[in-house]
Amino acid sequence: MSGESSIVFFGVPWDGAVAGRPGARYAPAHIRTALCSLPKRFDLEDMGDIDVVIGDAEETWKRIKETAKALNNRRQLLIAGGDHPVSAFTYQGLAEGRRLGYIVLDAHLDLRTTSEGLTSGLTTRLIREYAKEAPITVIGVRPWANPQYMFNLSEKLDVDYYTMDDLERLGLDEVVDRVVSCHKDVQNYISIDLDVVDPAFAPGVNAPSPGGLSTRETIKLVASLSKALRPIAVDTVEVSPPYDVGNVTSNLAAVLLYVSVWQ
Ligand SMILES: [Mn+2]
Repeated sequence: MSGESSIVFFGVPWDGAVAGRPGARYAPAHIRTALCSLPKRFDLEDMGDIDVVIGDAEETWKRIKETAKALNNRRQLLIAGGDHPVSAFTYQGLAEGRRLGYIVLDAHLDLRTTSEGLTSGLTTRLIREYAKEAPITVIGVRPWANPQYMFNLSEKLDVDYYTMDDLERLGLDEVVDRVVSCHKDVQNYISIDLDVVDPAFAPGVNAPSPGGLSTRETIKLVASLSKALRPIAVDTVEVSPPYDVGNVTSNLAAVLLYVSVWQ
C-alpha cells in the first residue's frame, strides 16, 4: 500500500551532533531489521535512509526537513534516528502550516542553544524556537542529568516536564491522562530518546542516565499516548549500536515504533 493511507518508515543515519558516545548513525539499519522481523500488523512503506552529508550539519538538517515536508500528508511517519537533533528537523518539516504538539520521552530537557556547541542537548530548544505556541511536554526527566538552570529555563519557555519522581508519584496512567488533556486539541509528534529507559534495559545510547523507565513502562507509555493522540509522526533517537548489548536497545526502539502505530 502507498499514498496517503500508508505508514511510512525512514531512517536518518546521522550522529554529527553527538558529543558523547557516537554511533547513532548505525541505528537505522539495526532498528529496520528488528522492525521488519516483528509480526506483520500493518502495511509499512520503507523509504530507505535519508542521504546525509557527513560533516555538514546544515545541509543534512535541510534534507531531513525537506523529506519530512514531502511526506506530511501521510497517515503516520515512523522515523529511526540518528541523534536527537534529527527530531527537530523532521518536526519542522511537518509543522509547516499547522500547530504541532511535541511530546518527548527523554532523561534530558535539551534546552541548550546552538551557541553552546553542537550537541544532542539542543533539540527541545530548537523546537520551541520554531513553534512558539505549540504545547511541548518532556517525560522521564532525571534531576541529576540536567543543570538547575535548565529547569528554570523550561518554566520560562513554557516547556512542561515530568521527572521520574513525578511518574512514580502520579503513576503512568495519570501522567498519560494529563499529557493527553494538554495535547488533545492539536496534532502531535512523539519523539522517543532511548535514554529515557533505564540503562539496565537500554545500554546502547549516547548519554545513559540511571533511574529510568523499565521497558514495560516505556512500551505502555508509548502505546497509551499513541492510542489516545494518534500522532502524525513517531521517532526513536540516540540509539548507539556500538554501545549496545546484543541489539537489545535497537530491538526496543523497533518495538516502540511498532506499538505507536494507531491505525
Ligand atoms: Mn536525552
